[in-house]
Amino acid sequence: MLSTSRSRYRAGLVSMFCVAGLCCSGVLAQTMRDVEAVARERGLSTADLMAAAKTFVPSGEKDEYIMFASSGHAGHVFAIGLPSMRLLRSIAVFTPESWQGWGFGVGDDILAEGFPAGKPNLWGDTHHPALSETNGDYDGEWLFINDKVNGRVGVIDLRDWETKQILKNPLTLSNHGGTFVTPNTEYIIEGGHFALPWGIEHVPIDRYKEEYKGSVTLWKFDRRRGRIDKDQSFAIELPPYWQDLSDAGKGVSDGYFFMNSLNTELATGGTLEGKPPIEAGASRNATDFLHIINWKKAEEVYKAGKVKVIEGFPVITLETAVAENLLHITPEPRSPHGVDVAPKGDFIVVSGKLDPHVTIYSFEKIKRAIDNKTFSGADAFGVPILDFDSVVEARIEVGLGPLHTQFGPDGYAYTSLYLDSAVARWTLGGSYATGRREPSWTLVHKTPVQYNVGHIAVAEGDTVNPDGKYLVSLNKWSVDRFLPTGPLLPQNLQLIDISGSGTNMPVIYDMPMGVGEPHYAQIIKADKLKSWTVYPQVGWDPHTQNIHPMAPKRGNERIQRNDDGTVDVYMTVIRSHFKPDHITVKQGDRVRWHMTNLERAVDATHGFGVPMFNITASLEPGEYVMVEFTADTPGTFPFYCTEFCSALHLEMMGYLFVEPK
Ligand code: K7E
Ligand code: CUA
Repeated sequence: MLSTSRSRYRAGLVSMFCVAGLCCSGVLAQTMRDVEAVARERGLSTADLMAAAKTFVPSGEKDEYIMFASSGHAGHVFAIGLPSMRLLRSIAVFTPESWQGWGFGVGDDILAEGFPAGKPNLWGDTHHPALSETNGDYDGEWLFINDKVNGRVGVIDLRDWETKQILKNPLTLSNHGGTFVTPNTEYIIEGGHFALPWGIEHVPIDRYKEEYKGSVTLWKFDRRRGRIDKDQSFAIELPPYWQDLSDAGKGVSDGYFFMNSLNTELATGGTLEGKPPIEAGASRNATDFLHIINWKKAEEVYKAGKVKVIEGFPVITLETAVAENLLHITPEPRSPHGVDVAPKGDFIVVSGKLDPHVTIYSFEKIKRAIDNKTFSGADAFGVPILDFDSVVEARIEVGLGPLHTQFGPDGYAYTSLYLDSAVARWTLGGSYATGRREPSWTLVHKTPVQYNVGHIAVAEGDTVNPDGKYLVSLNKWSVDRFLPTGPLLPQNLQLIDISGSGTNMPVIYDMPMGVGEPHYAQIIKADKLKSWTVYPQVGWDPHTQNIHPMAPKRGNERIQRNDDGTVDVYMTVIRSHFKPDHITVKQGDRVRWHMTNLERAVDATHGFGVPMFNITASLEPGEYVMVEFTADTPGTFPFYCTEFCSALHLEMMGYLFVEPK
């Protein structure tokens, strides 16, 4: 037994090195012996060595892909390199983050834009990052992300990886169904989740059916300005089901989007009053409803002014949506979660958490049913129901707890199985079947993952042109996979090699994620990103992506006391000093502290930290930053550079003197 596995192991090693072109040299024998010794000592199998070879990125080499993963309750986005699974950085969005200086004097105004009813909310629950698309392919320019807890959407510029805008949805809280983009990023789709009265007014729960609302918001993205244009955006009222995830149509289904719902039973709980808990009430029916929304039609309706203004925001009412023929629903297996559109836009895959199948709808059939009005009735709100049998293409039993689906370039689809703790590979039919030996609409394989997978992400796997190669399984539980970390355990992000076919899809890397809980992620080919390495010019304001007129320049550093009692500090920053380095103000002064990092060298970032006043900033090369505060506490405060920027970094400081009144 041992000798068999040993010789198989040796054969594996030989073939590995043959590929590397080393097999004819005498070096090989020695190298193989060395590798074998290490492997034996560490108890590694050939599969382990192969996994290491597939994922190891040597020092100085770069990863092929970047995965942008939501961070869940950390309120950020993480960027992770693939295949190494190295965490490259986080991008602060809804939550203050001190390394980036986000929310400690910088970005405060952007965060404040998103405060619900103006109330400071300093955490977020990010779920679904969406890369901007051109013709259905990632273009590497923008990244959007939702905040489920307060119904907010963030916009990140991928030139400098900074958040530029946070928008609060005026109609609702909880937007689990966002963000998803249309194929040319015309709109960012922000779906809902829990039904709520408009504007979160107080309405007793017994008025649920009449006054609680579902909705979806279409935020118009202005690429030139790099901002969502609120004045060109609108929402569509939906029944008070709990709208879940959405996905935009593409190719043949461009112009539509699809959105799940749960709780079409309209369960409202009341456990203390002896009523069934919400989750029991909400899974009574065998089916819920897939929403099919014609957004191009909705855009026409909005532009024609057929909207009602609610909370200052234009809403296409449910009545109008039905009358204008832009909203249809069709049954879907109960308590669905993911809805995912195949690369050509022709199939829509829905997973019902409580149903072991994935259900595949045909867009062609949906279109025909809409045109021919093949309705099986209408729901309690008058929305026409497309007859299930006339729109379904296939159902495949994949396993327990199917959630989310992604696509490969080769006609394979992948579905996460939460309860099975596995990722299923199955085959698409139609034109995807050409040249593949497996039959269509068939489960091919299940790779176990550890454990309880939520989303999966395939490289460019939700575009019109999936790359395949890698799949990341974003597992909720890690249980026994890592060293103990107290009762709070990291999640486990597992990399799966999907470049093979059939049953060949091994797990090749485990990455503990000990910050927040990533939900969805998108994986983009790294060379599509055109990120800046330094800001284009000295004095650059990341907010306007232009030179700032107030940016301090070398030689005009000064402290200026204004007639209105405010003080402007103009300071330059360069290795390894601040100029000026003595700042004297009076107690109670309103201080605007302008700083320019004069550096042009890549990575020559300086930090700026002030004790007592809750201020920290990150000044990347060329960047202009302004922090504003009231010097309400008298005293002597050393401010200093917080990035270890040079050999004399520890000397890079200055004093802020606040003279008592
Ligand atoms: Cu399945 Cu919020 Cu997309 Cu988590 S969601 S897993
Ligand atoms: Cu600049 Cu440390």
